[in-house]
Amino acid sequence: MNDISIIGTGLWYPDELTTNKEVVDSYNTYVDNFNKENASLIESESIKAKAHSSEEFILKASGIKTRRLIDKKNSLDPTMMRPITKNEDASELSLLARVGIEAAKKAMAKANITADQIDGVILGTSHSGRNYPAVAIEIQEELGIDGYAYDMLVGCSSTTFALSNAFTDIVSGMAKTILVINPEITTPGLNFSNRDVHFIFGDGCVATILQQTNESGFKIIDRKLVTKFSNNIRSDLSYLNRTASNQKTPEELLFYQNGRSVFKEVCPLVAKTILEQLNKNNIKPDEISKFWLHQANGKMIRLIVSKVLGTDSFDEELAPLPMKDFGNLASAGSMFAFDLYNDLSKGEKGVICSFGAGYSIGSLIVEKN
Ligand code: CO8
Repeated sequence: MNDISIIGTGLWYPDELTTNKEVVDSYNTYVDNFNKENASLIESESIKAKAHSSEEFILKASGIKTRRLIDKKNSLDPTMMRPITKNEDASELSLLARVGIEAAKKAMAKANITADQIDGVILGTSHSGRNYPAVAIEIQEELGIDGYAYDMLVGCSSTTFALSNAFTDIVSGMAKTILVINPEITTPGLNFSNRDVHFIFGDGCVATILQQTNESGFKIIDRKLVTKFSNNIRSDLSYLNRTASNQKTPEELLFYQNGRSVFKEVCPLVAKTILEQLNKNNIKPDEISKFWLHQANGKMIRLIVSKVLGTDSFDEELAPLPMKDFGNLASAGSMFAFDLYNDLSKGEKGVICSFGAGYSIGSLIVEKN
């Protein structure tokens, strides 16, 4: 049997960049207005004054320089602090389907395949656009693909887990070619008026074609999935919100995290996962030509790579950091890195690894065909 290979990837992202200066200026204006409007409550110590954000902090703590937003204007308007979306219905294609189709068409063009050659569509994301019907089925219909399609949610590892599911379906004989789509429209779930997180995320989508072939692309040598329950990264948005007896504000239901704990707990777990996987496959860490890692934080990536290689020196050529330009793209980050930096020669190996909410870790070792 032929190996199973990644034969094409494609990206969608908003054109316009949003700089750290722009998010900080917007946030600080929001804070000044808030503190002025609540001056007497602050004075009486009923509430605390909000503090300014800073470009220096963002760059130093995260490494992010810019991000791309689906609605820059409203997300940065100090009186709005959120993108404007709309309730979707059957009258038009959903937002997730639209961006998914854009990325999918690019992946199909790169892989040089047409819709009739695809047997299934798997969509993985950290935020579903709706409960049902699955967005993957909407995309399947729109692209004219036969077979089956479904959505899955695994937080920050939705992309690698979806790739792993596609691999399993192909190994089982159920499909020969699968389209994996990972839309991460994160900003409707981001609280732009929370200083701890307002700078972190961007919007984007990646699509990947997996096929049973040795002729092109990158063959998947091994997959490793690890999960360990943690409340340190959470979003409590749910269909239960409407009927809840303990009502919360919309902001309270959004993404929140204990970033320090995530950093401390996840980095060693990821390094251990990758090292065990390489060891199992008799591959030495220095045989890896590229680490395409989850794009949450530059410091995390540096630490993980240094733990895996046993050295303090860090080479961005070895572990690219597209998060500098795109911000954190939730589960899509590692495959964004793969799409943008995959100039390996035949026989060279790389590691695609996601990590985050769940906690969830998904790691794939690949080799250039
Ligand atoms: N400007 C200035 N100062 C700030 C700011 C700010 N914007 N924010 C915090 N500070 C202050 C804090 O108040 C604190 O001050 P003090 O020391 O006086 O208390 C100081 O800066 C240090 O704060 P932190 O301890 O929070 O700072 P860190 O150095 O830990 O950096 C990070 C914060 C960047 C969040 C860092 O901890 C981190 O990146 N951790 C890892 C997080 C991570 O990987 N999370 C996973 C992301 S989740 C994901 O990838 C997918 C989720 C699903 C998508 C969600 C869509 C919305």
